Amino acid sequence: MPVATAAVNIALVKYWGKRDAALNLPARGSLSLTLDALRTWTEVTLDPALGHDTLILDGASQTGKPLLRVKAFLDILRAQSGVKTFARVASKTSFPVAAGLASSASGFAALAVAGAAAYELGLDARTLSGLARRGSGSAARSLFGGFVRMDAGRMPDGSDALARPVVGAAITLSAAIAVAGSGEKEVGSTDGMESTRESSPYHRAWLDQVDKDLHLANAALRGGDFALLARITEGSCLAMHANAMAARPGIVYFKGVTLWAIDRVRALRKSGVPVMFTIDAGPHLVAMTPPDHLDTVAVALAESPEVQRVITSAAGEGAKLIDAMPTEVAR
Ligand code: 2P0
Repeated sequence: MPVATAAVNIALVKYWGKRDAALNLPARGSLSLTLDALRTWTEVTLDPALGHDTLILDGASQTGKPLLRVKAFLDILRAQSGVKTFARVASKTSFPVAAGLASSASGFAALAVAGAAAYELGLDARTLSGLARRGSGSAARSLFGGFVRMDAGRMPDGSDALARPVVGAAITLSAAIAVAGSGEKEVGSTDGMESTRESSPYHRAWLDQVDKDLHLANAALRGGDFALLARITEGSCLAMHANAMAARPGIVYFKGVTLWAIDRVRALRKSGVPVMFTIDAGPHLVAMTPPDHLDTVAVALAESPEVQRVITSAAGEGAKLIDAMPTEVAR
């Protein structure tokens, strides 16, 4: 019974929009940092006695959308392997699922690794990233550790839409996440992206900017230019949100405390702390800073009573097979 673990990742240059919704192909590339502390562990057990797939998430048996998404993913593994057996999937997470903390990234990366092993597909990490992408676009990046580049690719079948590690980065970042609510988000990323693509008057401009941002962010990482990386990262985040806000109806992921946290990060930077922010499809701000400054940044973000907690994380490794499920997961 293969067990895999994968960490979430946070995009510095963001993905928002698909070129093919059925194959889950991103319209543009993206660049991320894998975060060690937010993690999923998944065990996949093939069982000939099962009449359908089952999913247990943090001890609770799942039905509806979460199960359907996992089942659709397992169907791909069955089609590729020719093995028709259904599977029991058990997952544990170190953080709340579906609250805008990128749970689908670690979830589908872990499922791709454990599932491919269970169905004996024998795939390398790069090919597994393409497989994980079928489950969730951001999951492709969690196959690798540190800074990761996802390519949009050009092939209609998506065979070149894969992730790869960034080599030669001269900047090391840790993250402090200001958790700003525990509820599920109102608009999921998949729906949010589609409605933005269909209705935002800014979508074309957003797409045109991404390649430029990827180029500059890569140069900043390799040249150790923190100020440039901060400029591109915050610019990509705010442009993504501006684009989503311009959809009709507009999609607003920020809460009041998100804007407070943006100000706080910028004030810290003005005072000499090297720190930058990004925000995914949710209200939580993620501050990124060299490990030496992580405590200072975490303490500053905790100043607001509306920040429920601050999760800190070092950069993490890519998804991998492990011996067994952990018995207890600290949250
Ligand atoms: C990203 N996000 O690059 C962007 C920025 C959220 C904001 O990719 O539809 O869960 O499953 O591919 O990957 C989150 O969207 O969406 C995401 P699907 P996914 O990280």
